[in-house]
Amino acid sequence: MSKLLVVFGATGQQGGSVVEHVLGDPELSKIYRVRAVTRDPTKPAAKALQAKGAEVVKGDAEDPSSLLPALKGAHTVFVVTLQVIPENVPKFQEFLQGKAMADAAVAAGAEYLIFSTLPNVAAISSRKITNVEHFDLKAEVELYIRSLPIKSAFYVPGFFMQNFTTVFVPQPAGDGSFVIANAVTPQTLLPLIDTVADTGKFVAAILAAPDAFEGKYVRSAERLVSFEEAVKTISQVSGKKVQYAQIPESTLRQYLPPGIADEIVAMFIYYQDFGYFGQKTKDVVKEAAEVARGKLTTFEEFVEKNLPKFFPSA
Ligand SMILES: *C1O[C@H](CO)[C@@H](O)[C@H](O)[C@H]1NC(C)=O
Repeated sequence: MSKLLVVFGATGQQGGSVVEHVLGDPELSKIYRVRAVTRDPTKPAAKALQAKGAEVVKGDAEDPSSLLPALKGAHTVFVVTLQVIPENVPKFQEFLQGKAMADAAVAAGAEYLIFSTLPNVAAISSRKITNVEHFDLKAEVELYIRSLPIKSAFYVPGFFMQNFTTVFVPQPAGDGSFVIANAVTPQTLLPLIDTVADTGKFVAAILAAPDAFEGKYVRSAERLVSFEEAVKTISQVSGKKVQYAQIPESTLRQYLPPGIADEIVAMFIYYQDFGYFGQKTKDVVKEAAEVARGKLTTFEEFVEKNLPKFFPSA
């Protein structure tokens, strides 16, 4: 009998990637059957997962009574929390989401929990940077999970390539060229990952050898790319002129959603001053690609595949 893998956030970037990868992996699809948990099973993304062979059920981390039924019979559970963006909602809500899903996994008798965590910025920066809540609260959930009576492993995503098609999409400069602006030096390094295409390849490594990964981190990145190199790649692939501009923190804040502006600025300063995965970022990124099951998407391939999203107004 196959094991039941329950995936939270199944219509999101990370959960969706895990579901698709497991369903499409000849070996893993024999070991695991997949239950996709989503807040809205009627939406097209949920229907699409169903069509590919996943069981789709309703579940919401903000509604604890929905969690136990969604986890019934679970063997392995993938948990991802949602960053709190609105200004009027306490950031701590993200910790409570993670705790609710983890507690429910234990209560349902699941054997193994895979949590999508992030580096603890406050700890790595020796408390010089203490407001990158969507990193630190995930690290807090991770610590909590490590204290629970369940086996666990931790996926640590790199910087999403998708961020260059959303908040940091190239902006028209007015003269036919484009600019990506941030408050850090052009040499600041980002461990890039195509989170939609490749999250599943890393989580699959854990699913294929859960005992080997128990208690461990699986960090994801295709390679380290600086802002300088990123704009060069976008220019080369698109044939458009795209430049990087280092702007004051106060200016960057004005372009970001108010609820997360301070946090995002602090996050980039952290990447610049401490390294995304801390001091050992370079070594960690070299090892990361070797763990993945399958070839990873390079930034060049990502730009080619998503070109219209980089230049929506062109
Ligand atoms: C982009 O990627 C990461 C993963 O590191 C995420 O946590 C971050 O806040 C994202 N968004 C922006 C706008 O940079």
